[in-house]
Amino acid sequence: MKTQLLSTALILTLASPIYASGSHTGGHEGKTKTVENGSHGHSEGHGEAGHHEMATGMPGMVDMVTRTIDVSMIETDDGDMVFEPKSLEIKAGETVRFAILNKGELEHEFVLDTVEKNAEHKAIMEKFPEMEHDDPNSVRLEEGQFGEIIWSFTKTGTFEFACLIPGHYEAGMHSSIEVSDAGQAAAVSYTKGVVKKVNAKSGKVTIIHEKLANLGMPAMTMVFRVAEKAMLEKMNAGDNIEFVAERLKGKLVVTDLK
Ligand SMILES: [Cu+2]
Repeated sequence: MKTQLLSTALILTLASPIYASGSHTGGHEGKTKTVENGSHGHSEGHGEAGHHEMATGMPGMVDMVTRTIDVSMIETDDGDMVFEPKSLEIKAGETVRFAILNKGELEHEFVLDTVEKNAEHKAIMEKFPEMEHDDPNSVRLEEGQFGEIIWSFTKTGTFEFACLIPGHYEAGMHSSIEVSDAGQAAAVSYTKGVVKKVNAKSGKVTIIHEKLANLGMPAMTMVFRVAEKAMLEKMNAGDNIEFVAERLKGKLVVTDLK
């Protein structure tokens, strides 16, 4: 077993400022678990955090949080166990507060790690089913319980959060996390627009679009190229579309369409 370098805080209070913006307080009194770097309140923890760096990053502090992601643990009617959301995209450098609610009737875990590490842990848990994780990258929640993990994603890669209680992973309890370089445009940043004109010959389409956040461009009407010719066949003047535009080799290109 790994040496426990971090003290894990279990805070059973609703007075904590962490919950000021949360929407989960109602109905979960006394059932909130918080896992974070044990030195909260002291600035010395920041510099020390590097010691605990894992392949996925490291425990984050409340005041570093840049984004809150709600996660639900769900048991479906047909016997599946799942997390919502099923996949996540995160930028390296983000500190994410996972606000996790067990909506099921069984106990579940949220363990954030590489796919390989989770597979190793899962094998150990099959041998020792009574084992409970208490690492800073995990939280175990009873039925109806709410918990949170604050994590700083410092490295790019494909990771996952999973429930390693025997049988649960196989029942579907794992979600992927794709951490991309902070410099890359958001892969799934769809923008709404209306097709004004399609010019099949020149391979261009004119779109009256809303703000293109990933390009830092305000709403306007622009001419785009398309990544694949087939996209032009799917678009007709007057169509409402959702699309992804990227700047490729100095040209504005529609790279995805739905
Ligand atoms: Cu589970």
